[in-house]
Amino acid sequence: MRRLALRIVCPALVLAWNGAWVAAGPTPAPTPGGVTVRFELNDAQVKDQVLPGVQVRIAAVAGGAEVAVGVTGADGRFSAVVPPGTYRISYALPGYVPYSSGATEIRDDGQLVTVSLSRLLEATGKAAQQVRVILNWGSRKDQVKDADSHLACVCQDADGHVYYRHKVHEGAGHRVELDVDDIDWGGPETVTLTDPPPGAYLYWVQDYSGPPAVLGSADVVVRVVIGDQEAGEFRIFKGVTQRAWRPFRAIEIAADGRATVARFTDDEIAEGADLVLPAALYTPETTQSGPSDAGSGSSWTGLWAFAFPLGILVLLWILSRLVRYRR
Ligand SMILES: [Ca+2]
Repeated sequence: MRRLALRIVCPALVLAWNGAWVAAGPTPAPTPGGVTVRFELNDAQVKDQVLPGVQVRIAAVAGGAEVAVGVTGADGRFSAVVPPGTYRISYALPGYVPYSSGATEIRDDGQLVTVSLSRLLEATGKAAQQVRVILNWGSRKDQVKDADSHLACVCQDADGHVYYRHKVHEGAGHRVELDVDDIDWGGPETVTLTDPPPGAYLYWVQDYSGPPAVLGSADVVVRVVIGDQEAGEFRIFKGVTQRAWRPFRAIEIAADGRATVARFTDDEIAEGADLVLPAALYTPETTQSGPSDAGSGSSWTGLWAFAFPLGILVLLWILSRLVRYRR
């Protein structure tokens, strides 16, 4: 009995320790004055291809004065020390679509901001109409590890849902491809639509990893590039615990082929329309980890990870007392 109890108690203690550690998360270092922010620039469509030579310019959102300027090194990285705050940051590299971020929040010492740039169409040698949706997210170990890009093609083909398990959809004269699937922080995950037929294309971000990390604290940024122009930048709202998020209502392709991003209105966002997927999009993957099971929050998961092994310990103690009493 005692040996059996030890076999159960030891793993239970390990579980309890892990649960407590995961629930607590790492403690950020104190940041008097400036904090170090690191940037990693990579290619939106070629996995693990870092980009040297990218000019990074950091300016205060309020007032607009530049606080730091630099260029990424051979490792695609650039570091700066700036006071915590919200900044407008621009990234430029010949051959790539220039990107100016509206409001990047810098708060932690050592924060890593991963940014993926999209190559100019002329640099790729492709003349086709292209729309790209680029997903980046944070790199802290207590942030969502694996986020996924999902896009539903307008053509209603059975294989029109493009995501990590089904990366390429080819219909009549058009193609939708998830170029890159990233499973361990930062991104990118990029979906490219080539010569898309008219209609509304739904896109959403799915949190594959699950609690205790949640999308709302994962620094999720989704950008849409139409042709060679940045057409929209969308940052997730803090506090979102649902596991699916739609940054915009749809990418709309008009009859003449012109592409635009249809945004949610403030009222729609207030009603949570950005956190609900149309029923037609539910699949085993989305129902398993989609919005229907969302909202329980990370704190409960952390609590259960802690309380469950403790409950086993108490039960074992009661059993051992009962056995002794009967002897
Ligand atoms: Ca992924």
